[in-house]
Amino acid sequence: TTTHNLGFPRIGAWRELKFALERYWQGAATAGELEAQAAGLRARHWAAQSALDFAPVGDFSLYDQVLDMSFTLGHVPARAHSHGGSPLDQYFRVARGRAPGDADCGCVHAGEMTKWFDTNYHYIVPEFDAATTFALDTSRLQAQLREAQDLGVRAKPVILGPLTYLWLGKSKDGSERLALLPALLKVYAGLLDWLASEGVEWVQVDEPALATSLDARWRQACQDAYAALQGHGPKLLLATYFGPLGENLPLACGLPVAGLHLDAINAGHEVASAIALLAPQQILSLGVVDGRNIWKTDLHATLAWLEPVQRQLQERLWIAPSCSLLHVPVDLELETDLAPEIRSWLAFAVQKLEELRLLASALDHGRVKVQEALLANAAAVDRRRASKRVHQPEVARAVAAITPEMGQRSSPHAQRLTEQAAVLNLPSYPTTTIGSFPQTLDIRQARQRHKRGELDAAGYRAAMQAEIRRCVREQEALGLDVLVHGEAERNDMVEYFGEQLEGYAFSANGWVQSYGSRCVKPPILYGDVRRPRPMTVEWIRYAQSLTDKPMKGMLTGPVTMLNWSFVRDDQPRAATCRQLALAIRDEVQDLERAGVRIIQIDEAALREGLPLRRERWDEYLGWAVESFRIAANGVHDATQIHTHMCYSEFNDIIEAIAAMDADVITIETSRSGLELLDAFDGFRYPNGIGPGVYDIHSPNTPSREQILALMRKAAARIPPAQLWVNPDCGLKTRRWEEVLPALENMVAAARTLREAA
Ligand code: THG
Ligand code: ZN
Repeated sequence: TTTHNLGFPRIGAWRELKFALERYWQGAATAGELEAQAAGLRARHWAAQSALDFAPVGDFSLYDQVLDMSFTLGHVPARAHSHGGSPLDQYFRVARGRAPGDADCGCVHAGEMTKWFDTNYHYIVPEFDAATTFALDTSRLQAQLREAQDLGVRAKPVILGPLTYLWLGKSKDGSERLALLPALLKVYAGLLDWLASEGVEWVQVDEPALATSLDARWRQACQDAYAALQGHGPKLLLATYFGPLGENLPLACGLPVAGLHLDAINAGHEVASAIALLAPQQILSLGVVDGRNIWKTDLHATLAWLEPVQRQLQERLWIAPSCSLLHVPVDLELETDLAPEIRSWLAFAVQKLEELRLLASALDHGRVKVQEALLANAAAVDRRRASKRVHQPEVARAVAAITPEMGQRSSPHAQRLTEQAAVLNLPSYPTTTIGSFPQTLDIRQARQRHKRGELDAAGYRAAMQAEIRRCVREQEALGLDVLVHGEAERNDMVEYFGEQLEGYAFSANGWVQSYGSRCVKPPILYGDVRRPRPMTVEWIRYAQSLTDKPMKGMLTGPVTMLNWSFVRDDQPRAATCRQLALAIRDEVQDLERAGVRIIQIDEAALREGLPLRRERWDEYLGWAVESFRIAANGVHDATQIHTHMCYSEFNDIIEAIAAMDADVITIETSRSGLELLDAFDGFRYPNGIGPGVYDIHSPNTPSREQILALMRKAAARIPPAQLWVNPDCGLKTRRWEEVLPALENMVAAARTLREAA
């Protein structure tokens, strides 16, 4: 049985790539130093995959694999060349709107970022127009392939397939993307021919778009694309992942490629059909180890269904993780502080590859060959299933006692608004921020010293209170209307709450790349969720004591807690979400009792949790919206509920968003030029809304005029009385020097709007 991997995490077990990138961007390291670090990581990652029959090459990226593909295809926005510089600088100019040494002239905007399918990873969106051309650039792949060959790696280059590449991109002028397919295919054919000339045997062509609902034109395009590529290059392994192929299964199995990879974790029920549909010489790669979660694979259960498949397919069977391991942390060996019981249930990337080796060994030589390892695995799986840590009868009782009334406010929004206006006394076009302010070096160092035991609880609290004071003072000086405490005390909006809830464990080093150099450490939700004590009340109460302006209480909503955690796989996600909703509801009510008049419950990740297949949307939105409402709606009419969402294409779920019934929603829009407000043409959103008018993911400062233009665009579609003025996301990744002038311009823009009104 051939073993292979679709992709390895590239950030490094110690986030070496993150630090190397940031040093380069700050001008503290040369391009040569960055490249050397990157090559070192690649070598280490191939060494970690040396037991496999094929290791991926080209899965490594300095920022994003989709942006890499854009460069390989010679499809780079013209503004990348605006300030000259090396190809590396042009690359970072598209990624971040800025290369080291560029002036803050605002003339280069970063490429739009959006979520990679239903994950928490963000890619840079390819920008198409009618004049788009392509030209092959093999330099990156060539360099990585040479390195791999020098190290004796059995290399299987990885590229993003033409269908998915087009599908992920956006037309900037309304022209039809699919019209570009013939030109694109010429370059793909050249790329494949070049790979063959390099002696490559197999190339992995990723087509995760096949796991989504495609219309007839896109399905036809897929057919045409692979027909056109037939005869070019090495053997193609068409890789699909993140879900079942559904009606695309016959299409995928009928393509003229040498092999197909199927995500058997999410599409196990399609394996038999795939075998029946594939031609007798085609190989079938099965993703049998979950690349999206951190639980140990149940090896016995997997072998029980895989053994007959192996007997049937023999050498035509390959096995792999379900998808790239980009979405899991690198190595469980680094987690020395986890409770040993919980640790024994887990597998990170390195451990998952070992599971794969064991499975292949058992398939090829019989289970007895790896008996000891299989017994240890079975013991761990059984212990997890029976663990007392996982099941809390009290939580089950509380979930069973949920009533429909718990999801309802007492009055409709219009009536609530009157009561809220009387209490809050806000101007028109009220200004606010999303919640976080810069996480300064001081904050991070205080947190580290506290973690290491060098700073006691009182000292830590004093340090965080000093940051909150600074944050409140700055916001008052800026003249913002609704203040926040700045979240100095939070490492991450999900991890912070996970750390305070029962049912959650957290790793010390379980980093997963979110975008570019930025990582998150998803907490591990292993058991029933309970809130033992208030989580945020003291901080918010303190912040409110410093100002007469309304202070927003900031919480993370249940759906986002769910979507950004590694969640248990032993009960439906909906059930886990309801448990989270009850815990957040308790916190909301405690904040209200403490006198907090505005409470923001972020559902940054609501949209990305949407199933890839349309037919499953209603089910998800049903329980997701219900969970939010349970969390949010236990308050009096006079309490104003806000929510926030990131990177959201709302057009198709606007009604579900309205059904959340938050009094105010702030949304991320600025990178797409408010294009997202198209949703409001056909649907009259009834409540308050703050379209983000300052792109916080770029280091550039928006001018007052740019912000005004965006607000006027918004006001043309949404009644101004409903509009709020705010950045498009939290400010934790920015520096104070960047934030202050940007917010100053934002407040000035709001004043101009009020005067004009
Ligand atoms: N938390 C989680 N997921 C997210 C976000 C988040 N996904 C979407 C969006 N926000 C991604 N944005 C970011 C922004 C900043 C960082 C990570 C993701 C970040 N991370 C620190 C870093 O990489 O240096 C590490 C965090 C820390 O210091 O603890 O800044 O907000 N879960
Ligand atoms: Zn956001």
